[in-house]
Amino acid sequence: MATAGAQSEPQVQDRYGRSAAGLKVPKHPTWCPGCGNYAIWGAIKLGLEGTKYPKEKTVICYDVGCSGNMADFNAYYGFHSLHGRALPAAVGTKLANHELKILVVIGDGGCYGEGGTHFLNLMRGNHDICILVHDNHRYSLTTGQMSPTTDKGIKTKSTPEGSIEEPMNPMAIAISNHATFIAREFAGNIPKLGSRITEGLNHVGFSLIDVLQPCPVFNPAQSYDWYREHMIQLEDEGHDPSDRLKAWKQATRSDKLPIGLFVKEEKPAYHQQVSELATGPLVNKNIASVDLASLVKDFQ
Ligand SMILES: Cc1ncc(C[n+]2csc(CCOP(=O)(O)OP(=O)(O)O)c2C)c(N)n1
Ligand code: SF4
Repeated sequence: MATAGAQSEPQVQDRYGRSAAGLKVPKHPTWCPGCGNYAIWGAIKLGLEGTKYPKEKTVICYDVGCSGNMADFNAYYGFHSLHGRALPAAVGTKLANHELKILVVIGDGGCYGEGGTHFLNLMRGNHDICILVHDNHRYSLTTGQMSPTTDKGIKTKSTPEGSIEEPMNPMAIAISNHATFIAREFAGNIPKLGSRITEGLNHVGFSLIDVLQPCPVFNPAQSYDWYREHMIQLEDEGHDPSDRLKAWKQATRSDKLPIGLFVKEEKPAYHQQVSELATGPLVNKNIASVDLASLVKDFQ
């Protein structure tokens, strides 16, 4: 009970009139009611906790978009970037301190569109980062334009007569481009997505988890129910994640939407092959004695 004369804390409210009092996060999420980002947010918490890795050695790199707004709602170290650049920021963070676990939170627009070349090239290097793509098949923050994963013929704000382009197939691209951990999961199954995130974070090397995320505002047709009707589980198909050819067949089938672990391969990660990093993380090195002048001269 407040004592006479004591100053009460100011109650900051979000746009739905909710107060953040009692929450263990800095702010309330601002996503629309029914948005799949709420479920993914919950799964990320489970996934990070599942690694049992020290919180102070975990970093989340966020991109632009509705998904990236999560930067305000997590009590983890993070870096908020824009337009696909969360991907190189994640690699830079890992190479500066390879004792960190790195999760990237990014949308399909940011990862497969704006950051598309980063996406392609990080796989080739087997960089040890876990990329979680909130794949709602739209650029949603900017009010629902088509994205690289929008199906052909779909009408959006930027394609009023129906989209002309074929959709990108992220699973097939990752399978053919050396990615060592490739999964697709559904926002509607939080425990399964959570354990997949743990698995992706524990995988040493590049991991991609494409999450089918309902956006009821700009993609109402692909609802929670729609996904449940169209999905099948790779586990039920007896899929072996060490078989890349069978993974390709599953990724390119058009009758159903396979969910689960497509590929898992053990291979040295990029940072494990850089000789300079063998003696410890770069951040721990004493660079005071490094002769930068002669280094700069080499490049002149
Ligand atoms: C150079 C540039 N390109 C595009 C934008 C606009 N932009 C900001 S967020 C965004 C959409 C991001 O979509 P996605 O990554 O799929 O995330 P979502 O909002 O769907 O979670 C776009 C196009 C911009 N501000 N500047
Ligand atoms: S626009 Fe779509 S993705 Fe963005 S917060 Fe709303 S429901 Fe979620």
